[in-house]
Amino acid sequence: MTVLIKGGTVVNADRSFAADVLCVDGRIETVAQKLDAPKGAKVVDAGGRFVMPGGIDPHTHMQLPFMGTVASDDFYSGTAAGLAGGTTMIIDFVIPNPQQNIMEAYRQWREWAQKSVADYTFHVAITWWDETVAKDMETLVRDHGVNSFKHFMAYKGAIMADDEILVNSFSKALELGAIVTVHAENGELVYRLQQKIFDMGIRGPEGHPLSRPPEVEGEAANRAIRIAEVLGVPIYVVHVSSRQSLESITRARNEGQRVFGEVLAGHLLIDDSVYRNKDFESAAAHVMSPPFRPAEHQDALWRGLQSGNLQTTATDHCCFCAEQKAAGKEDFRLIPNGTAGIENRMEVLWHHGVNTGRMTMNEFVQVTSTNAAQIFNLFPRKGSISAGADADIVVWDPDRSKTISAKTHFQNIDFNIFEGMTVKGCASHTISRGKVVYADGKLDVERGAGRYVDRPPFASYYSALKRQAQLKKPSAVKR
Ligand code: DUC
Ligand code: ZN
Ligand code: ZN
Repeated sequence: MTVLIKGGTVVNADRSFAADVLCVDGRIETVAQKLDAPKGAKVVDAGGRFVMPGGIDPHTHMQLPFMGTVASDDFYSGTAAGLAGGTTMIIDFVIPNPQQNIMEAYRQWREWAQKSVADYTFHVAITWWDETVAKDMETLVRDHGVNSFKHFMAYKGAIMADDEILVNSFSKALELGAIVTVHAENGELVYRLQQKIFDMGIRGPEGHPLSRPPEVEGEAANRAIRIAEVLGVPIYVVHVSSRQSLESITRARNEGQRVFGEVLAGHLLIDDSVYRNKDFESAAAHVMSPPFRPAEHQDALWRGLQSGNLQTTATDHCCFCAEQKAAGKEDFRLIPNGTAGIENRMEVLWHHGVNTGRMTMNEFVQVTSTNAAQIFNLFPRKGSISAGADADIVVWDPDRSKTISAKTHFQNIDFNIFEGMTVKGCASHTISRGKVVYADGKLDVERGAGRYVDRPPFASYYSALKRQAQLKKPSAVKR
């Protein structure tokens, strides 16, 4: 299939320039001025619009089995919703149950993801430890294109990784040339505070943020960062929601440590007043962890993004409908944690980031696509409009306005945390692997068209091993 995107302004992370973009068989073939359309090519008129790398959401949970239910957006509907918002790739999570064989869980998620309509790859969570887990980490890096391992420092009694697991897994990741990621909340403290608040008679969703204050996040972020510092492994902190956590990241970066931070679109724009809504459905719909914070944290997070101490934006897209959230009607601890956002991440960031002057268009591309591609070793295949890259592209119309609503979104959930927000600037066309899959409000997707994307490790141990193996070959010895 051949697509020519004509007359637009290419916006990459480093610069913007007028150019046409020719996509052939899923790749970008040429980026140059005044290209003629080859015979049979589909032409997308990008006049007055921006042609940017498709968004990468580095943090989603499609059809996640969690807290007694399963997230309602699966890999088909969730990736389709992403395409409608200009996001052409997700990094989702394989989350083995404690004691579950890691490779078995990995194969299960690979099977679930086969229905994806956009490209995808996986972080793999380490939820328990023994030598078989170490071996499986090695297999995943060597044979399956996994270069990042996730650790939940919360969810005691379920998937929580204690310090022993962190130290073992971080050490192994370093050896393999992988990066570690953490959900930073002190699970012991959350457990204790949940009990205390419940015993005080607080049963509604307002108990959720009370049991997970910013200090609980700050402690865990700092601990994980310091463990990573001692071991010398690069670390990525997911969904940084508080000033305290950001301060730990900033301090470590200033000391020269390789620490990265991700912020969710929701945490930048929504504050904790949502939990005081007397309507259970609305308050419960916002229950996610870490929770939405008092407004002063949003200012800190925007500054974190502007200063480069936070590098990526994500959604933690994990949908639960009202009937699923109702499981926690009498006890906030049982409300399935999760909110949606993959469809809206780019437009809300453009509106509140670029339109307000908080960031430039190029910085927008950095934080929605290129930085994630670089941190997780997908660049320049992803995150770049350049010859040879995958043709994952969003054509962005800065003049188009829309009002976000659950009534019109593609996400398979009955609630939208950005409900009623009018944004100016959104995707007019999305191209995934060289095919126009979204145009002017309509999706044209094919079940299973998304591909699993391998992510090679970051040098070190594994490439050293490869070099050694080559040296041992007779031909290499002769030379
Ligand atoms: N937080 C959520 O809100 N949902 C899924 C997992 C998580 O860490
Ligand atoms: Zn998390
Ligand atoms: Zn998550």
